[in-house]
Amino acid sequence: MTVKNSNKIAMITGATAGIGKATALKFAAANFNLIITGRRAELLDDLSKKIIKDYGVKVYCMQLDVRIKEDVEIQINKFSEDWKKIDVLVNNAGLAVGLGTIQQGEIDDWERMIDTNIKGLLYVSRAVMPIMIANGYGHIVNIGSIAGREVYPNGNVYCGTKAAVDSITRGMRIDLVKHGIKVSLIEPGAVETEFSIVRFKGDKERADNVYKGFSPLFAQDIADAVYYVCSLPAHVNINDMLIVPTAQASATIIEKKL
Ligand code: NDP
Ligand code: 8X3
Repeated sequence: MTVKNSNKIAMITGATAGIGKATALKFAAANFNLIITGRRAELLDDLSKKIIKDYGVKVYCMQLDVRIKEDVEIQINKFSEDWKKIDVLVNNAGLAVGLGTIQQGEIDDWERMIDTNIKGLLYVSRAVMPIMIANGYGHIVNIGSIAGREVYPNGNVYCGTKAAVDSITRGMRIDLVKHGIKVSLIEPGAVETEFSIVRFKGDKERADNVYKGFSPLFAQDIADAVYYVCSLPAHVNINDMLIVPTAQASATIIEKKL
């Protein structure tokens, strides 16, 4: 598939739901061609069809589990020269699994979070950064969390993965500054997506309770922020942006009217 030169390209990991999907739609509306990734191929296909129909941009669907290092490398290295002209990479794929003490923790849950949120982000970045360096331009936006700034009870490992995303983002910025490539971190507070359903392993009632009694952020709010950060003049970079619902004063203090 040939990409029109006039369109910029944004690659978004975890675009099948929530923040990633909203970000894909936001960039498509701004006339970006898109590389969208996620494990659920059918959802990628549905999103791709909607974007092509509504916005007329090109979409490259990449069914990808970011935890599988070899697959990340193979799939990104086979981009055509046109698709290698990546302007924006949004490292969004991520999840929390479980909420509990370390002493009673499910080690499989920890591994899913560490492998996705930290190692997956690194694998994708490792494959895309040389492409951006060769191009001489690019912008990487990592999706961290308020949980990377503040550890809350039972959040331990998830909070640790997001603190790691913060540190890795700072490291990337140091590595890439000489190449003129921007690196930003967006740290959302409570956003109502599939996040809590995944965290509570399909327990929808428990997930819904997280967002009861206040107005959480919508995925679209974060997508708008990602797009804003990416639409600033070449000489301006936003390093870090913490975005919370008005009712959220900290990771643990949410004013609920129940
Ligand atoms: P969702 O569960 O709605 O979306 C998560 C996305 O990540 C899905 O598209 C999912 O796709 C993808 N994903 C998960 N695991 C993998 C994997 N191994 N390989 C590839 N893709 C994967 O949650 P959100 O949109 O809320 O989460 C997006 C990001 O925002 C995460 O990094 C999360 O930690 C962060 N965040 C969320 C907050 C919230 O309150 N919702 C607050 C702060 C940060 P698929 O299942 O198809 O693979
Ligand atoms: C998601 C927000 O507070 O549930 O990162 O960790 S929180």
